[in-house]
Amino acid sequence: MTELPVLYSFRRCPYAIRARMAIAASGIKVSLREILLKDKPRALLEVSPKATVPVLVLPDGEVIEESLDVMRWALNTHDPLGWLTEAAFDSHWIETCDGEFKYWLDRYKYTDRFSEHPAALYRKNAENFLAEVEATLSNSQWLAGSSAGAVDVALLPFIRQFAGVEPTWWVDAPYPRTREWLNAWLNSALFTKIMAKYPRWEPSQLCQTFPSEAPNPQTH
Ligand SMILES: N[C@@H](CCC(=O)N[C@@H](CS)C(=O)NCC(=O)O)C(=O)O
Repeated sequence: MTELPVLYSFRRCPYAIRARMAIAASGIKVSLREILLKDKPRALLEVSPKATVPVLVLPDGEVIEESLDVMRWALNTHDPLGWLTEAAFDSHWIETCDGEFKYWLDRYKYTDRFSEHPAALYRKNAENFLAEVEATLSNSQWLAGSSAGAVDVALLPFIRQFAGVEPTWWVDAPYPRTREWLNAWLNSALFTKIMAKYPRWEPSQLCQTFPSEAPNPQTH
């Protein structure tokens, strides 16, 4: 049996979600190591001292330790869904998402840690980005254009987090196209597959293949 790449992941991490989406879309199999951020395994720290997830270790020892690079690697290897469109890694969308939007999202999500301002202010600031997403999706089905692309996938986990902070507010928020776009992703078979639960990895454990071949992955 050929050796699989090893993916260190944390199920709910938005960066790991985008990486798992690209890996699953590519059809590549990896050996998944589910970690706890507050108790990272030594094997991860040894290959990647910066110790963020996702980290992908290829069979030749190459270490890919940025989520966008994992996406690029997977889709450059195999891209059956055609996600590598021209706007695939459009720097404007990704920079704003990972930069300004994430900054306000963290404050909106963890208001107890950022109690100097009310949640509504953080939400308002994060909404600048959503308004831009909404305007684009009002003219085009996907951010990448007429078909879904890597930029949609890269942003999806962060917009999911935003929507999850106040679900009752989100349902009536003035972003109907973004809601539709998000729901399409969340209801997709691919998303269900990549959110399957894996037990925490222990060094003594046998390889756990991702995506799982189980017909009904446990998702809750
Ligand atoms: N720029 C990195 C960011 C990854 C990142 O920050 N992941 C978080 C989890 S969502 C993490 O591992 N944080 C380290 C920690 O909490 O100790 C990427 O795109 O892969």
